Amino acid sequence: QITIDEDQKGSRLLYKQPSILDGRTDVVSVTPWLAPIVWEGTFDPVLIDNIYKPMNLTIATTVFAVGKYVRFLQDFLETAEKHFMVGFNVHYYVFTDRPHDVPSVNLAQGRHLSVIQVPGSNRWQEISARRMEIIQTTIERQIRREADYIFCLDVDSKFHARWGSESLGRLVAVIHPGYYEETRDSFPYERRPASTAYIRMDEGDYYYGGAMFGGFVEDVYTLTKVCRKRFEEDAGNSIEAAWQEESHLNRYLLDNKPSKVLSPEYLWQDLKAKTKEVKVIRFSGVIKNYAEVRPN
Ligand code: U5P
Repeated sequence: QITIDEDQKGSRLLYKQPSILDGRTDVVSVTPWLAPIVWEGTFDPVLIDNIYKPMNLTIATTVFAVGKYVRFLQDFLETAEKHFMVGFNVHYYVFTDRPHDVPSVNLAQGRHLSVIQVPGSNRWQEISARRMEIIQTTIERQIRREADYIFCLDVDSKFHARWGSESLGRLVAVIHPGYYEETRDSFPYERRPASTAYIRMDEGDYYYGGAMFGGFVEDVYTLTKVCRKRFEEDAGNSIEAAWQEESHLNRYLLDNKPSKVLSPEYLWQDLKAKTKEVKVIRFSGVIKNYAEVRPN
């Protein structure tokens, strides 16, 4: 419980004393390279917001809604307004081939939305793959002047609970909800040595979800540039990584360890039952009919 105590010397933030003995013991909350793994109960939301708010940060949020995926925008944006980085400046960049179908959603003060037209495609794999390139060029053109941090998110998702400043870091990744109980040799990494996304069976830290990555704009810029280059190199060799950009992201993060890792609370799937370590689902992928929403 936090109270602001207004005394003559100005306001003071009163909060629970931190302890190094008392806290969550059912989950690991730090990686072996000492990056925090963010779980409910490992941070004090008001305290952490109080640190970041005075910095007057702008958080860029990219989201692709190509083809029929525009239908997911309304829920995505409405729930983001309720739960995502509330009280911060947020600039949404919506990439779509159907600008007229972008819904008008009431945005809170300090929050903006830009629609950026991108080509459609007949192959969903290509839409997914081209995201890295488009994010890279949009950072070059405008985002690096307009924001401090960036999050790149999947549109077929909804926010259900707070996603706040506890998620900010230099390079931020999220643990995929489907594989955190598995051993690394069963992760769906790219396993063909011919691909630049190749990961050996005895390597790998976690399986990260491609539905979210983020961090400082310049760190994400480098990530997108490298992944795009490797994707194009693979294409030149007629190879497409098993899970397109997710495979390249996992390869990149193996070599460039994230400075903050978000627990699966930050990337759940509506079709997956909640597990005991997940105390709160903050963001999750909606159930969709692939045959109906994808171009083919
Ligand atoms: N996407 C589209 N249109 C498509 C396929 C994918 O916009 O036809 C974008 C969406 O942002 C989606 C993301 O959230 O790529 C990942 O695609 P999927 O793996 O969820 O289908």
